[in-house]
Amino acid sequence: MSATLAPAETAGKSTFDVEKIRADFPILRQQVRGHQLVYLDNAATSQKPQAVIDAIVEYYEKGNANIHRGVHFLSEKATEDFEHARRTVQRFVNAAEASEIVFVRGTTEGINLVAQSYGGANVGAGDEVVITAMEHHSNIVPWQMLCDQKGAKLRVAPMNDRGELILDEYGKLLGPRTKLAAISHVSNALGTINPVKQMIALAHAKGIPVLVDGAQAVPHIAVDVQDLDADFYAFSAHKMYGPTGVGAVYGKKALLEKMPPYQGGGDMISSVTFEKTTWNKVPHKFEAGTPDMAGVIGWRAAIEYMTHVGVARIAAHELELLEYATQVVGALPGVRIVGTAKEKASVLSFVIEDVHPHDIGTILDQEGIAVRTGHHCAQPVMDRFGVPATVRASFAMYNTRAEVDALARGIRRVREVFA
Ligand code: C6P
Repeated sequence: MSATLAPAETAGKSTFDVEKIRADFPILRQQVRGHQLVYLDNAATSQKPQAVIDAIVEYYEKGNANIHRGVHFLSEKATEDFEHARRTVQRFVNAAEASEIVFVRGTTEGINLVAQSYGGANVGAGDEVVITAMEHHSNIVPWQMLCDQKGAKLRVAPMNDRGELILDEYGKLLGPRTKLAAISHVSNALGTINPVKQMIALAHAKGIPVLVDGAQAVPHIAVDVQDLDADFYAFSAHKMYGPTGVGAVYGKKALLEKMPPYQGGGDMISSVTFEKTTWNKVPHKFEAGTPDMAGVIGWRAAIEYMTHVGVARIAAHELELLEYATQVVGALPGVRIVGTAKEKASVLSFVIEDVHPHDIGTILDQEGIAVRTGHHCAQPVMDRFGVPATVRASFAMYNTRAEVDALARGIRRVREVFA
């Protein structure tokens, strides 16, 4: 059974031309296992438009050189393109200055940077770091490692049965020993959108800085780090139509300037002697070694693509799809949706009675439908809901109602196989 893609996404109120967008993503044209590919694993990584692929190819064909190091033409051009990309990222999340954008390998490295640099300098024995019950492992383990190193304690704010943070309990955990709160903007396993602006205000009222894990937010909703008043905000390019291996951590300049470097090496220094080394200014202090220039330049193309389509329009389209999928999939016999928060983005997690999620994923794959099954690197979330794993369908701007229908047919097929 293959998905027949709708000629245009006329269903619903949106005038979003999804077919035009799909035409920009070459990978979506292919057949998988004899079926039209239905790619619903966007929370793991999204597909890349031709503009991003072209930007990377063009960089290697015409622009490749190391940055910040050469006086020759190509090096100067690569440096300018790289720094232009930093300004593009800055504008996209509305950071006050480009120097507040530190390029890293992705959200994971961004959080580790803040944990080791800010946390290393500011968290001591008996102190506390507050996270929430819906964090991805990337926003748990770096803090556990820090707490182990320092003799500090990790405190976890609970969520309710819908997968919503219990704000009162979070507020109560913020105490005189709390040195930092690290919270996800959007849960990758449940799709919950956390009230991060409110959560940041609660922490700031007690003088506590906040890191936001924005890996699943920036691809789907408009993010304004100044409006949120986030102290740190980490995100990855590959979940927002850009290349893998690149991301950024935003940090308020006053904080970044006080923090020690995370790694030592080339480009992060001002001067080096065997006796003493002094640091480069921010953000370069945190960017040791040759960065992924092609990746950063590809990311700029991805942001320009998203901006061209319009983040508000992407969000509206995805919300419409999520509501449709929740209704269609949720109505199927034996299906239980895991994560039913009022505010959600892009993620539909579910289980089917008496069928293991891996079997569901395998049968869907036979139909050309890509979903993620497992614990989604959020094992404590699975424990909270008493399931070993879920099936997760996650949406991007190029998904269609016809693909949701294909998913529903695939789930019916699972039920037939296991009847
Ligand atoms: N989640 C998923 O399938 P990296 O791998 O560094 O780009 O992002 C890590 C990360 C951090 N926080 C959240 C909320 C995330 O969802 C992810 C990545 C993928 O859900 C891969 S495990």
